[in-house]
Amino acid sequence: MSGFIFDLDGVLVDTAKFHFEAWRELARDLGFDMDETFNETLKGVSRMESLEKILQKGNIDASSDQKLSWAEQKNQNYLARVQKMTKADVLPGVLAFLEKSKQLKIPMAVGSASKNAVAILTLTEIKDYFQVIIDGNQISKGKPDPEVFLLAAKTLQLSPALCVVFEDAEAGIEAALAAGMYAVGVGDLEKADEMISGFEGQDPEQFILDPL
Ligand code: B16
Ligand code: MG
Repeated sequence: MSGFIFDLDGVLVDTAKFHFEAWRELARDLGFDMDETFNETLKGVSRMESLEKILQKGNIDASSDQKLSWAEQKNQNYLARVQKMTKADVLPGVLAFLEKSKQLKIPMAVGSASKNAVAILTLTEIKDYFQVIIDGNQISKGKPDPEVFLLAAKTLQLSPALCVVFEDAEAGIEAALAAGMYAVGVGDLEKADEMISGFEGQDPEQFILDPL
């Protein structure tokens, strides 16, 4: 039996734009700007690692306490935007894909770097589709380390070779491949085993690695 592991931000829900806006607000408070191209390098990367990249870009050095305070400020910026999310923020085609996968009895997990994953899955009403949710609170090494996906597979009681990962970030594709899983890139991700532009019109049966 094969299983599906979904990244959250940018794959199931449209939160990538909120992360961008929230980081940009912090960068501007610190006296510089960041564009969407730079933002691509933050996708799938943990909160503290993202902050390090941003501070490097702005040539800013700071104490650990100051960094924690800026990370918290960004998270508050982010949560203020996320609170308004509803089922309508689930990306196109995702609900139908999850529903059909459920009917096919495909085991499903979320593998996200976000510490806010459960809150977002609850607000958007898709949490119950997943038997397992592994997020930034349960892992010590962020993507591109495979820890998040390996723990998801282990908790689903599936061998990594039978897992299909859906990811929108380069760091996430690298993590999936390092885990020995089949990587489906959502967007233009050349390292992926396969690329899709989104879930609209996609049939879960196409991604099953072995016949059910
Ligand atoms: P948080 P994913 C990742 O989620 C985001 O892509 C990334 O931009 C963010 O910095 C990271 O979560 C941490 O998020 O600050 O909410 O803990 O794409 O792995 O679902
Ligand atoms: Mg993502």
